[in-house]
Amino acid sequence: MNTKLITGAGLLLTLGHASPAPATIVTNGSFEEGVVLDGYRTVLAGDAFVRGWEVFGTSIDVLTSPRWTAASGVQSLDLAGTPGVGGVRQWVATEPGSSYLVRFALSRNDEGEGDKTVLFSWGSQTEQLLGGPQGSWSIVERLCVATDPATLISFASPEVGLYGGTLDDVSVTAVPAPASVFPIGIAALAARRRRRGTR
Ligand SMILES: [Ca+2]
Repeated sequence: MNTKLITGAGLLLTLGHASPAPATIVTNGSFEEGVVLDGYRTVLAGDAFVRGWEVFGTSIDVLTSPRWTAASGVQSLDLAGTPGVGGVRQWVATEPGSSYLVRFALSRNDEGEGDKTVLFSWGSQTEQLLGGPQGSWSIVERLCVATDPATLISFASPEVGLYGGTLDDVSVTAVPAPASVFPIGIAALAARRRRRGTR
């Protein structure tokens, strides 16, 4: 991208011809591939049923509507399988130093008691999260920086019970480099101030 000089007019031109939003680099982020016809399907660690994702721990469950409402499509995951502990993980191709927006929907399976903690990991960084009540999805967004050419993203339920946090609609999209973002924002702010100052 040419970032030599950005004027007010140049700013409008740049934004007007912006590229479409980058596509997600996650495979099967909505868990719709591998169709479950009724209720749920338990997927054991190592089973490749959930395309693009490695199931680890003991097992996870693929849940389907209408018994469990998905955040996107008709299927979602209960990260505590039958039984937990369980989780899914996937390697995504990343560029060291680049930023990525990781977005996903969290809820929980309220058909049983138990902890509904979800551990979200980006590479070596892990965050403990709690989803909302069943059917009420919370959207989580995290800006993550890659340090390697491939990054492992992981979602896990640490509990041994049958009912855990539920997950759907995972996406990872590249965020434009700061060098091409901040000058535009600063130029826009400066232009706005100049306009205000002349009135
Ligand atoms: Ca889905």
